[in-house]
Amino acid sequence: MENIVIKKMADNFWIRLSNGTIISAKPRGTHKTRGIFVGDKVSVNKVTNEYVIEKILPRKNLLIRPPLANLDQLIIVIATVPKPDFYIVDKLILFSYSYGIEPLLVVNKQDQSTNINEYVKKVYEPIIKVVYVSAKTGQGFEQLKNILNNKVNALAGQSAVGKSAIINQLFNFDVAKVGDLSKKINRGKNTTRHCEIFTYGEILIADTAGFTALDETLLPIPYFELPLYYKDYISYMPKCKYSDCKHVSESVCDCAVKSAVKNGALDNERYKRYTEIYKTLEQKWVKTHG
Ligand SMILES: Nc1nc2c(ncn2[C@@H]2O[C@H](COP(=O)(O)OP(=O)(O)O)[C@@H](O)[C@H]2O)c(=O)[nH]1
Ligand SMILES: [Mg+2]
Ligand SMILES: [Zn+2]
Repeated sequence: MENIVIKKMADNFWIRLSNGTIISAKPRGTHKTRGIFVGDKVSVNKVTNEYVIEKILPRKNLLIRPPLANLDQLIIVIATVPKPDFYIVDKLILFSYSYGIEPLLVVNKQDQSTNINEYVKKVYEPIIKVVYVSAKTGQGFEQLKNILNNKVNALAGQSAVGKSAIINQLFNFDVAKVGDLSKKINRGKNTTRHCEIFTYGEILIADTAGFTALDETLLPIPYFELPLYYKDYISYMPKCKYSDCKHVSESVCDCAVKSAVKNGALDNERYKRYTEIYKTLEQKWVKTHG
């Protein structure tokens, strides 16, 4: 992994070097402090005992809220309790794809009950990577760690699904530290401007409180491109009567997606969420494009 900015305070930056050590550095005079973000990959130089940021490498993405560069993977956490809101899951998947982020679905609390596994297996395993874990017992964490390694990850998901517990299980924190970090991870909505990446070996996790309240109007997707974001629908598209079928207002006999929903090959609930997201994005488009 390259050198990564993991924390920023005033004009002081903390950088995790490619060898794993963490140093503090100042930007070189030509770099504006506010132009360097947590997550930025940088080259550094040691100038008389002080590290200086020489260069910012090209970014693969830059999120504004939270301010974070180069996010590789979004860990979307669900559990049996609280009951999953798959509408949020679908929006987070779309959000990931639209920023070039890999979505990962983590189904936590496997020690308690597994009654959502079947639905997840049927609807989500065909489209994204899924891991079944228990933050309480550590089940599934070997696999999870392998998927998180050498990437900048962030956690998202409803409150109480176990995001903090997952961090604790990953990082083996002692009880005192767990308390502190949980507080940070659980920070309120008003303090999401600041962002920091926690590191443990090769695992990097951004402390981001901003993802849960994701509003579909924030999705940078034109409504007519929405079908292209549905991996599970793409294979049906050649069988739709119209090549630009959106699978919404067309009749069942003309739309292969609609008929697959009708005969049960595609999940009806996910399709309902699709039409809802489609309509919201369409309204937004009409508002901004007249
Ligand atoms: N049984 C069980 N409880 C869990 C597990 N993970 C988290 N919890 C509990 O679920 C509650 C919410 O967890 P927390 O990590 O605070 O959720 P967050 O709001 O997503 O950060 C707490 O009472 C945890 O102890 C798990 O794998 N199994
Ligand atoms: Mg939490
Ligand atoms: Zn169609």
